[in-house]
Amino acid sequence: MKVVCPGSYDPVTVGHIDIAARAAALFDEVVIAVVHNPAKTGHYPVAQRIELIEAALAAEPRTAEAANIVIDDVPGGLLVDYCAQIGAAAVVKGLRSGTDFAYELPMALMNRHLTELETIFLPGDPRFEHVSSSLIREVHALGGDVSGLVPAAVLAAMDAKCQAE
Ligand code: COD
Repeated sequence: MKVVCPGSYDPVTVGHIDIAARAAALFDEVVIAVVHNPAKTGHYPVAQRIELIEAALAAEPRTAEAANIVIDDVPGGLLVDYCAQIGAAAVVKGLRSGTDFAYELPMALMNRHLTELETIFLPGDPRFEHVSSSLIREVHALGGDVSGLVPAAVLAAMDAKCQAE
């Protein structure tokens, strides 16, 4: 079964990689879909987000040798249409909390309403429950230590971006 792990990945965190690694152990093929609005740059360019995911997968023992994970760039459009186009049977998402569930449930129901695309939820690892790309960006920009919460390549990219600004 082919599944999609969609997200902004702006930037990728250890929470994202944990969900991708666990999905890769369960399903035949996992597509990490970097979904973005072509009209907006986001915080990191999409090409860099993809490079950072590649580096993070290579550095993670559970995914370094995994041949069933691919990364794709998804510029806009409905997720259900993308999944139909690539023949994915379901979406896999991580749930950190009840707040995540409240955010994710309407999207899961809407996707099922649109094309019967199913969503499979994996409980987030409690060690990373407080980890989101936005909070990581904020804490790092204010000088906080986010090492261990993002892959090493991401930390280096964040440091470089801060120095350049
Ligand atoms: N632990 C576990 N899981 C985590 C963690 C963590 N610490 N951090 C993130 N995740 C998982 C969550 O499942 C999350 O959903 C996913 O990673 C992606 O997270 P982000 O923050 O990178 O991505 P989002 O939430 O900005 O992505 C939203 C989408 C792009 C998936 C969504 O907007 C979408 O599907 N857009 C496509 C357009 C569309 O079809 N819209 C209608 C939807 S019904």
